[in-house]
Amino acid sequence: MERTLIIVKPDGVQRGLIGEVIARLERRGLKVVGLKMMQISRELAEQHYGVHRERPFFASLVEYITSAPVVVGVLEGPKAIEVTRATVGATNPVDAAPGTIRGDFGLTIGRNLIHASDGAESAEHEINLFFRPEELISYERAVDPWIVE
Ligand code: YYY
Ligand code: MG
Repeated sequence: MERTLIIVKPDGVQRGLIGEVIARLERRGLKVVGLKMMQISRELAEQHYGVHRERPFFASLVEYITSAPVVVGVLEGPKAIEVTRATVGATNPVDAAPGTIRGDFGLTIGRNLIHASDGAESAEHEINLFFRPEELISYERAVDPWIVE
C-alpha cells in the first residue's frame, strides 16, 4: 500500500470544488486516511515547494497557495501516487486530458486546483510536512475486497 498527499488548492476551495475533487479520488477507490482544512503559512509553502525555489514562478506560487484556505489530505491505495497523479492530470490544464480534474475544471497553470505528490520520496516528505502521525488513521472498509483483489 502506498500513501500520497493531496492539496485542494485555494481556487478549488473558493470555487466550491472540495467535494467534487475528493469525490473523484474516492470513487477511484483510494482511501482517505487523513483530511483537514488549513491556511498554509509562508514558511510551510516554501518548504513544500522547496524544489521550485529557483524557478521564476516560485514567488507567485507561494503567494497563491498561502492566499486562502486549502484542504489537505492523505490517500491510501495500491500505486496511490501514480493513480492520483493520473486522476489529477497534467500540470498545465491546457495539456490535461478531459476526464482528469485539471482537464475538467482548470484553464491556467497558475490555478490548477490540486496538488498531488509526484513520487515515493516526495510523498513521504510532504505527508510528514502536513500531518502528525496521530492525524493519519489506518482502518479497513468493508468494501476494500471489492476494490483491491
Ligand atoms: O506537480 P505539479 O503540481 O503537477 O507541477 P510542478 O512541476 O511540481 O509545479 C508545481 C506547481 O507550480 C504547479 O502545480 C503549478 C506551478 N507552476 C507554474 O505556475 N508554472 C510553471 N511553469 C510550472 C509550475
Ligand atoms: Mg509537483
